[in-house]
Amino acid sequence: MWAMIATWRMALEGVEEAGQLLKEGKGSGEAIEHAIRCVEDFPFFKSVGYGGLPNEEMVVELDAGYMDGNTMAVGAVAGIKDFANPISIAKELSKDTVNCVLVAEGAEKYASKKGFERKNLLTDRAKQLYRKRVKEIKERELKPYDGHDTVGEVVLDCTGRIVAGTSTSGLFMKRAGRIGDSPIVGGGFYADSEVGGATATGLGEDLMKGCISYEIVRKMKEGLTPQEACQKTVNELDAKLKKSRGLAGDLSVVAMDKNGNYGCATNIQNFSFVVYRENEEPTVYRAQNIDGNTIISKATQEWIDEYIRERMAPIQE
Ligand code: SD4
Repeated sequence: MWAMIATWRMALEGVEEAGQLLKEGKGSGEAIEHAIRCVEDFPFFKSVGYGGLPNEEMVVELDAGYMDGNTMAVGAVAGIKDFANPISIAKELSKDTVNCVLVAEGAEKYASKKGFERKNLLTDRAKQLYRKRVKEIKERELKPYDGHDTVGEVVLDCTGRIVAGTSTSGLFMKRAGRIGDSPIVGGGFYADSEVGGATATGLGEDLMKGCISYEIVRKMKEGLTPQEACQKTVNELDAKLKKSRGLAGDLSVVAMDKNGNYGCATNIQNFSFVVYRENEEPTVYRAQNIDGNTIISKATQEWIDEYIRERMAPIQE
């Protein structure tokens, strides 16, 4: 059987296309790369790839990670500029046994040498949102960070190979050079074909403190279901952060085991994710934290459409 799970409703169209590839017997590596590239290429998703929101210097810096659960191969890029599809670069890097995680100019040089497509990623819309945010910060003392939308996916193919991958422009208005959990193995993503895979979205600074994706896979290995592993891991990290610092950032995770069972947990009110499995329709779910439990419901078509309408609506500056 094949199956896949992905963070946020924005993953839907890519997941649908990748499901076709899996149906044709293609591998999970090819499928995840295709699914994530769809999100990277869509200009209205403002937290991934082209159209991603810039850092405080109005420069778009991207992070991506990839792991193959058969071989434990990992590739990642961080703080990379001017390349359209960081997931493909991360995947390519995973083929090497050394130099698999590259940052900034080193990553750009590598990508250039390998012939990856260069692209100016800063859209007019992203510039508009940047200017708007600068104004809001002055007027209302907003924190640079709010909301999160990294795409993270776990894919199981018919041969049993599980891969995990992420791609993000990170936090809007982040400091130049800042990276989050998304390119960090065990933080933003983890895959072990003998067990399952997990991926995270939210405040990278907090997600990585819990090595959250690794921790979920570790718990599944101990026998917890993906849902139990996700919930327990989010609750433990959320509680630990609150106990030690008085607050916890946004933590949202999805996971899938080697049999295609999935789980999701969040400490926020408006997370969403997509599941597509053999013999099932691709489905968007909404997830909400209520008193330490993640309540999951199927999204209505109206909500699914509204999500896109909202992202494509004109910006009032
Ligand atoms: C990060 N986890 O860079 C990412 C943020 C995220 O959309 O999920 N952003 O910390």
